[in-house]
This record gives sequence, C-alpha cells and structure tokens, in this order.
Amino acid sequence: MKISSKLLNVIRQNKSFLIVGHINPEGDAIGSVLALALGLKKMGNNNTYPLSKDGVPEILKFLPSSRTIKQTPPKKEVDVLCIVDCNTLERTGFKELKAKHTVIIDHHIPPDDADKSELYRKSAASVIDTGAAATGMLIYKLLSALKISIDKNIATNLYTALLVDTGGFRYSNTSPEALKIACHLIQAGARPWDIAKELYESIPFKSMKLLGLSLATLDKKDGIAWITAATDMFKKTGTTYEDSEDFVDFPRKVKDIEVAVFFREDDKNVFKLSLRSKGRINVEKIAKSFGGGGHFAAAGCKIKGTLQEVQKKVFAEVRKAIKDAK
Ligand SMILES: [Mn+2]
Repeated sequence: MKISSKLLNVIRQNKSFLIVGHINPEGDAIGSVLALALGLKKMGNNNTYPLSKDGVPEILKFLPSSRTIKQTPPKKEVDVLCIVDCNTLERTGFKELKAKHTVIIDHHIPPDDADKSELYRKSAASVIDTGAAATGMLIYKLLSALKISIDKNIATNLYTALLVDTGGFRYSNTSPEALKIACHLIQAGARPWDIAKELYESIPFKSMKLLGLSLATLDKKDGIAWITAATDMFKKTGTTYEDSEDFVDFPRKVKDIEVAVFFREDDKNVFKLSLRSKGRINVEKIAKSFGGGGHFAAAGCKIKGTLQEVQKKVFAEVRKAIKDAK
C-alpha cells in the first residue's frame, strides 16, 4: 500500500506530534513509536511526544531512545495524534488524547463498527494496511516518502518491529517486501545478531527455571499439545506472569499437532489460556467462545474451574474445530 499524500500533508503542515502504541506493548508497537518519533525529530520537529500507557517492557529497553517514552499524555493539545500498531483509542489504554488531527498507522483489522466511531471520522489520512507484516513496515514507507534518511537508531527500532511481528522472519507474513525492507534496514546500520541476542538470547535465569518446571507438564492428545504453569511454580522461582510471556511457543514446536495451549493458573480455579495454531485452525474462534479474543493463529481467554474441568472444556472445542477443518 502506498502512503497517501493526505497523510504526508498532515505531517508536513504540523509541528507537534503525540505518538502512541497499544497497551501490553511488544517490539512492533514500541519500535514503530520510537522510529516515527526519531524520524519526525529529524525533520526539525522538536515537539514529538512518544507515549506508551504500560511503558517499555524490560526486554525492549535496549531500543535506541526507549527512555524518551512517557506513560502519561501531555497536558497541552498537540497538532497531530499518531496511533500506531492499533486502531482504537481503547487499545492505547487512554480515555482521551487531545489533538487537532488524528492519524492511524496500523496493520490490524479494524472493529466491525469502526466507520461509525468518531476516531475514524476524524482520521481521514490514516493508513491501515492489513497486508503489512508489521506496522514498522508502514513507518518505514512513511519515513521514506517524507525523504527522511534512516539512520542506525531508526533502523534498529524498525528492524526489531519487523523481526518481532514475523516471528524472526519465520511466519507466513514474511513477504518479499518485508525482507527487502529488512535488507535496507541492515544497510542503514541495524545489527541482526545484536538485536536477536537482546530479544531471544537474554532470558532471565529465573524465567528459564520456571520454563523447566512448566515444560515438565508437557502433554499431547488429539492434535493438541499443552503445558501448564501453576501458582507454586511462580512462587518457587520468584517469577511473575511476564516471565511466562512466550511459553506457549514451546508446545507449538511439537511435531504433528494443530493447536498449542498454555494454561497459566491465575488464582485458585482461574486459568488464563494462550492458544496458538499451526496454521489450519482458527484459535481466535475458540478463544471467543470462552469470552476471549485475538487473531487467527494467536488468541487467549480466561476460564474458571479446576485445571481438569478447564482442559476438558477447551479440548472439546479444539477437537471440534479440528474435525470441522478436515
Ligand atoms: Mn504489529
């Protein structure tokens, strides 16, 4: 998708920018916010304000300029509010953000009633490209269209955005264009191993210990593989939920399964589930039937009951979905 001249004009004709990502942010959100803020600064806009309700997760603090991100919005109204890597105000975690203009730069599917919302009416210059592997790709195109040269700091942020949203250039969204942009980012100074080391080879020792305990529960049946993390495992290792963030990736690695599930015990008889699909089963539909949500291949929900009860309910739904897909 091409960047519209409308969007370029809104950016060229204004001076102050508030750039916000989504709650519970990952590499694409933070990387895109920072790259856009750095780029606009290079245009001579000293009034750029990067914002993230939940701040910057520990693992992304290596990103250039990550310390400039604020957790509270400015008091004064800005010229342009840029909402990146999400497309509703709700996802930003803020009730109100004051701005004369609003633009959305994102690759998620907008909600069904989006065209009725005030935000969409106000943001005519937006770019929502659901075909883009990462929002970072759209930021790259925007900066290029604005003729801003991509330096090492911008490149590091954008490469991280691409790397995270393509699962390390492994997922089916790894398009020729994504790799072409990644190539340019490396030429501009992004260092793949330095970034990969920070993202994938810097697991805290205690998190690894927690993974060991959780992996010992690995089981599989009927095309489903799963692991569990019980409250006492977190206690024993001195860890928090953040330490189990990517655990569902492990049962997903098992050969010949369709769906992976991670059961996290949040309270007595309350479980938070992460579901992953290997590409054929829509796990968003399964999560939705339990009041959760997400994407086709990655979703989550919360279910009450003993572990056995919860597993019985979920596995029945997954089995049904697998049968329907045949
Ligand atoms: Mn994204």
